[in-house]
Formats: sequence, structure tokens, C-alpha cells
Amino acid sequence: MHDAESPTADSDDAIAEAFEVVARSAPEIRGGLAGRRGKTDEQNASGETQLAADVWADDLLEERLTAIEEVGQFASEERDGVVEAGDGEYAVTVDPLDGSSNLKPNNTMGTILGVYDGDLPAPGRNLVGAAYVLYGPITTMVTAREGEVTEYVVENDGSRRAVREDVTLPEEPTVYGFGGRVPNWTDRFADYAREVANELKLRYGGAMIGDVNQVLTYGGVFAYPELESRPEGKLRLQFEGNPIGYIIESAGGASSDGETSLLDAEVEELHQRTPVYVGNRDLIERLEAGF
Ligand code: AFP
Repeated sequence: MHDAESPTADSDDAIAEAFEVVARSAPEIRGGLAGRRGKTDEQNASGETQLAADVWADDLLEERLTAIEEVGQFASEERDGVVEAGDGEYAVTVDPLDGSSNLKPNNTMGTILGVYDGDLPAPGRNLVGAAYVLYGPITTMVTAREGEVTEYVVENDGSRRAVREDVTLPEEPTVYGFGGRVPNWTDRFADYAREVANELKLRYGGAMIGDVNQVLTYGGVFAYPELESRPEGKLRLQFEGNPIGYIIESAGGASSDGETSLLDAEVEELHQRTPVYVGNRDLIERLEAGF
């Protein structure tokens, strides 16, 4: 966190500081989940009912991330608009609790961070850093900046130690995870899914971060695809698609919205949804070839 004694943050510090804030907040967020499994009577900008945990984690991250001198804007999946936080050049986005519907069945969940250079809403090409925390059997964090991906174990005191550096997707893919209901898949996605299901093992846990971390670890593809009833898919470009696309592309993989890299997708509004396809390059190329 930036304070009077520490050096004035510059771009590197600001990105590192944002990573540090999320890492240090992770044990607190994890520790606070047990007592916050209830639903509020509020909905977020995407029309999803908010859990007490969603709102609480969001407030905690907003306060700490906007305290970074170089952060001028904050936005979250759980908030309608952008929070103006001074004249800093960086905008940070969070999905404070990705997979909150996994809280009830005690399944994996995550926190997603994006650091954009410039104002929101912003295209993925404006990302200068991205990270996610995975609340699994242990708490881990994956960061990406300047083309390098690092995995950390986050200790109970919020400190972290690198366990994998210069992380890249394995050459040989092993797993796939596809969201949505099968009858709601478009024919072209269903054709692709049938092909992939004959080659890889199914790993789908209902929280993007858990499923994406499987792809980063074992190689493969994660998709929350276009749907007949929802051609734009379910996931949010600004808070989920862009940061995860940035991380997977930094690890030598590829991302797509069905036509182009997520990072090149046109951004019209802050909470716009997008189909999300991320994973090994050839698996993404095969998807785009069939679309
Ligand atoms: P929640 O945060 O509402 O649980 O949604 C999680 C998510 O945004 C993403 O993390 C998952 O990949 C996807 O939705 C799961 O959606 P389904 O419940 O439709 O499978």
C-alpha cells in the first residue's frame, strides 16, 4: 500500500502494489467466506443476486486498491459504474469473488484483477498486468506482466512465495471445461465440443478461475461459449475475459471471443459480456476455423 514513507509509485510500483494488495487481502477474503454465504436482496450490474461475501470482498478491495497513488479508477463486476479515485493513470478492475455460487457447495472460487493503462471501459490491449487468486485446497496466485507468468503460494499472513516462474501452457493438452447447458450450445460450438470431448478429459467446476488454472497447469481449453439464448455468452469482458485472456496469452496460449483475441475485442460498455475461449493455441485456432 502506498504511504508517506514509501517512494512515489511509478508504473512498475503501481502494478506490483496492486498485486501485493490482492495477495495480502487473499487470506482475509478466504477467512471471511464462512460467515458470508447468505444472499443479499441486491443484484449486481449483470443482474446477478449478490452474496454478502461478494459485497464485502468488493468493498475491501476497493478501499485498498484506490489507496495506491497511481490508481485513478476502480471498477468491479459488483458495481454499476467506475469509481473515480484521483488522477492516477492506471485503472484497476476486479471480480472480487469469481464463482460465488460455489461457496454453498464449498467448491473453488477466485479473485480476478486487471490493471489497465488508461480509462475504463478499456480494451484488453491496454492491460499492463493481470492476476488471479485461487481459493483451492491451498491459496495460490498467478500474476502476468511483461509477458511473464508467475505462480505463488499465498501464506496465511498474506506473504507469497513463487513456486513456478515463467509459466507456460504444456505443449500437450489434457483437460477441457465448457460452461452453459448443452442444449443451449450453438451447433458450431457443439460440433467443436464433441471433437474436443473425444480427445481430452472433462474438468469443469463452475468457477472460471478453478477451470482456467487447470488449463494453465495441464494444458487444454476452457470456454464459456456463445449460447443460442445468449450469443454474447455469460462472462464479462472487462473483469473476466480480458484479464484471463491476458494471462493465458502471456503463458503462450491463445484467447478468443470466437473471432479474434479477447484483447482485441471492441469495448462498448463496462459490463458487456463476451463468449470466452482460452487455452492451447491450436485448440483455439481449431475453434475459430469452425466459426
Ligand atoms: P458466479 O460468480 O455467479 O458463480 O458465476 C461464476 C462464473 O461467472 C464463472 O466463474 C464460471 O465460469 C461461470 O460463471 C459458471 O456459470 P454456470 O453456473 O452457468 O456454469
